[in-house]
Amino acid sequence: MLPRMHQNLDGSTALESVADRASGALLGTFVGDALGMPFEGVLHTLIPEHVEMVEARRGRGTYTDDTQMMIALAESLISQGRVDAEHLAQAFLDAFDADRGYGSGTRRVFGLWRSGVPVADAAGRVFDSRGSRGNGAAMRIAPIAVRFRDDPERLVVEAAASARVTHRHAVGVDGAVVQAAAIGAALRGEDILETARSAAGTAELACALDAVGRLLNRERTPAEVSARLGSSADACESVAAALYSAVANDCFEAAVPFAVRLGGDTDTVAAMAGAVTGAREGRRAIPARWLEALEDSHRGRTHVHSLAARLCDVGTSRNNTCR
Ligand code: AR6
Ligand code: MG
Repeated sequence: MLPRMHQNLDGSTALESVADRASGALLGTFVGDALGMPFEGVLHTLIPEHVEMVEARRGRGTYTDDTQMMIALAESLISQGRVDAEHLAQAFLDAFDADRGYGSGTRRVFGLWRSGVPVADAAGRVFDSRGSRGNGAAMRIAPIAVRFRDDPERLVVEAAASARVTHRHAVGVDGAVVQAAAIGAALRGEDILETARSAAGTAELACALDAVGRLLNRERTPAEVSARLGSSADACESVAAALYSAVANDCFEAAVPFAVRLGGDTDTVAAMAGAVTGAREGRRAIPARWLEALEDSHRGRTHVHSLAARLCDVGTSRNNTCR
């Protein structure tokens, strides 16, 4: 596969490196999370047409559970080289900050772990033992796609394993698999929707992705798209909504605000759209004004960028560097 050619602002053309697209996937998640968070639960008619990074509850450019769990997953993958459920669960618990807006199901799973329920059992005990079908496993998945970008079959297996740690419902797992496959395709420069559709393992996700394909026949408003696909915290709705936003818009600066304007679970739909478009276009395509606004605390923007570089190196057999 040839690397995508990238037009720089100064008109020169440079080859986008894998490292830049890996950083785009992780920082794209972060930017989408921070752009969307102030609008979570706001009626979509009240979301401005021009979405910018505005003041948020914890400050402008701050992240929520989406980015916090993505960071924990990246750190665990770097340490273990693969998904190790016990290690990942501990990483989630160590990172947990109750003020970052975690879903109720995920908080209950954490509580069960703390009370001694085995990691392998807890996620199957929530929501009347059906397990969560929320988007919490999909929203954090970018590190899996970066780590296993060159092995699409393993990417799917590891994505499912990472999801099951907290999300046991088939739709919660499949949302993570589809989102990981989409980011992987974006990193490799392949057809995003086609790859995502092939990876879908449930009829629900497959139907939602077919609906995405049909909506692409002409330009749509965010209101039309959210009416057709939904934009709630349900994995089926929000993964489809994020993929539509990424595929229907040809640049990061358009795709992520479009995702926010769908309303509903704005931070997570935008985080997932940001992961896919960031992987497709690279970090250099993310507007500097958004990157510069991101919190740069101990585990902030600089750390996320360095995690992407380290994920590129893990398990690289040839020379252990990003190409
Ligand atoms: N049956 C009915 N409703 C369900 C089910 C189910 N089996 N599973 C999930 N829900 P949750 P998450 C509903 O709590 O996936 C945060 O803001 C239920 O209403 O497991 O980790 C994140 O940033 C439940 O509360 O959380 C995300 O935006 C909701 O789906 C979002 O929450 C989410 O599932 C999801 O995070
Ligand atoms: Mg969130």
